[in-house]
Amino acid sequence: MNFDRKMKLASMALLFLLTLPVPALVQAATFGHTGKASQVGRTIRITALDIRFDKIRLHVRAGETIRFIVTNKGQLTHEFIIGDAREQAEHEQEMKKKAGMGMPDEPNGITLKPGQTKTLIWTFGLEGEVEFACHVPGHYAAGMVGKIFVGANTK
Ligand SMILES: [Cu+2]
Repeated sequence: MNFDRKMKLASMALLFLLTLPVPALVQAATFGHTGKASQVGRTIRITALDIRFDKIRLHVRAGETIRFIVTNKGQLTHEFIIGDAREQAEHEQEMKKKAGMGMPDEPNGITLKPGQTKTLIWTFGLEGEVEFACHVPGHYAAGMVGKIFVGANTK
């Protein structure tokens, strides 16, 4: 194989690598991932009401694992979805398409019928701002969203 051909192959390989969805992976890692029960350091209880959460600001540390116990004390179905602004926007669109059919529980979110209590264990990623929100149509716009400030890991 001559030098020119090697260079051509190398640049093709590089182009292929550039097409891999690396930004999506990085994005997903920044706001965290499902946590393990054995790593839970703290429990935070949240109540969903019509149409808001009882808490609107939470403070956690990067890498901290929290057990969220969410109770729906409203008359309507509500969600508790953890994600950065982009994740929340995507989920809002998905829910609009489904016209309020309700989503199955996902790693980063749960759906609660009136009276239901569910647990979600989440390990936060990098420092920054994350949101918890409900995307039953109209609820996010009505303010059913809270901020989670992820601070430096000082442990
Ligand atoms: Cu809601």
